[in-house]
Amino acid sequence: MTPDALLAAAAEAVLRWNDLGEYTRPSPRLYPHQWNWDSAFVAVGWGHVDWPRATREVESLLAGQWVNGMVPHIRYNPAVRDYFPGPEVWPDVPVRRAGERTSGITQPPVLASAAFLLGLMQPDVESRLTWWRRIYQPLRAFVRFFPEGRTTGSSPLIVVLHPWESGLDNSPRWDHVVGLGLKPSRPYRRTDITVVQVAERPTMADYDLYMYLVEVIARGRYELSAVLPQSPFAVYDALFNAIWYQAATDLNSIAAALDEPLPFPPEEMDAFQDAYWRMLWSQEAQLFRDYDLRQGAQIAVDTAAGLAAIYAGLVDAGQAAAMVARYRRRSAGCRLLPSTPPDQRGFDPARYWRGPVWVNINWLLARGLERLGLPEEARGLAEETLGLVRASGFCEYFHAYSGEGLGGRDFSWTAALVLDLLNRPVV
Ligand code: 2M8
Repeated sequence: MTPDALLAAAAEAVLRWNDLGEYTRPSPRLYPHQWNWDSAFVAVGWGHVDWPRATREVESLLAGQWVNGMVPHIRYNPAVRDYFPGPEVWPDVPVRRAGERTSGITQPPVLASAAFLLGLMQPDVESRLTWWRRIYQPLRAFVRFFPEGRTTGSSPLIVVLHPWESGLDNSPRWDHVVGLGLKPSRPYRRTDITVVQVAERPTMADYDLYMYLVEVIARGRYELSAVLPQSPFAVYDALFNAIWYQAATDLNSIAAALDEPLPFPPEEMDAFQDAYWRMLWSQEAQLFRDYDLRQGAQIAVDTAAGLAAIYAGLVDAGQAAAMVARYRRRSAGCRLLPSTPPDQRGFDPARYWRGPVWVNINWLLARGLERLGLPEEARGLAEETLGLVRASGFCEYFHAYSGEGLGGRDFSWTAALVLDLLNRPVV
């Protein structure tokens, strides 16, 4: 076996180990339930080794869909007991299927793009179209949920209501809200720090805010109009919005293949791109930033989220190359790409989303660079990513300087995206 074949076999073994048949646990002890964007990444990996299993991953996530189209960030497995926070903190969630237990927030909608990719991996066109047809309506409802249920005023940009929704929980971008010192009314007990080093996880102050916001969101019955006036956290997240734009693009491609009317007409896509640039571009940082609806201003914190426009083709090749080159200069001495550059206040090379390198972020950017016609940059990032995993294993994240593996072990999306990079090398 070649080293790459060995790595692919090891990656597949991680997925099989974490597989519960209907869904793949992101990491068995740390994250035992089904997570939204994890399942999307994981489905792409499964697609290379077991296509029917990959389609089940997508469909089981969709089984937790709400009546308004939202697909929640966690679909709880009723057999799992020792995870906090469980479904009890999210009362009365409006699920479509009776008996489903879910969280009350969502996550970046990578799912639609994963479903598109997965369809393309199926060489038999009839099987591909049959599967797309089966999931089209729920998928469309999920992507449409955002313009319908998560925008405010005249802006088409999507409002994110919780750091967990952003996917990058303790990003320094949210520090100004953590700094308010808000605490939930009910006491709680974390389980994550019984599994992973406390220095690699969010702080107690972060968790106080997370639980405070859970109470605000549940009190507002999960409706933007009710939550917004009560909440200190409401942002246009640059990563989330870019992922939505790519999801809408990919859903349009699925619709075209099915001879369905385009769910997102060109005028809507153009208006979104204009708003993304107008509200989120920072001339000073030469990077996109997030926008805080509470303060009515951009959040002056730079992270890899500001590069996500590259993934979605919201920038052209020249702009993308310049943004990456600058980010790399700021990250001198780091393994690539640190989730936060080391010259940014709040950077921590070992703590979760505050500096470590993450395989999903590298993958999104590598695929975006590839689509923009920058294969050398894309290949460099893909090689760096594979190098980190070869040296340190299928960890959740990697130390920004040393590349040491951190967080959960045998992490599903790390394994899945390694499988994708090996089986679909950048062209
Ligand atoms: C992390 O988030 C969960 C809460 O949703 C946690 O910290 O317990 C994040 O990295 C998130 O992006 C990811 O989807 C989840 C499962 O891997 O873990």
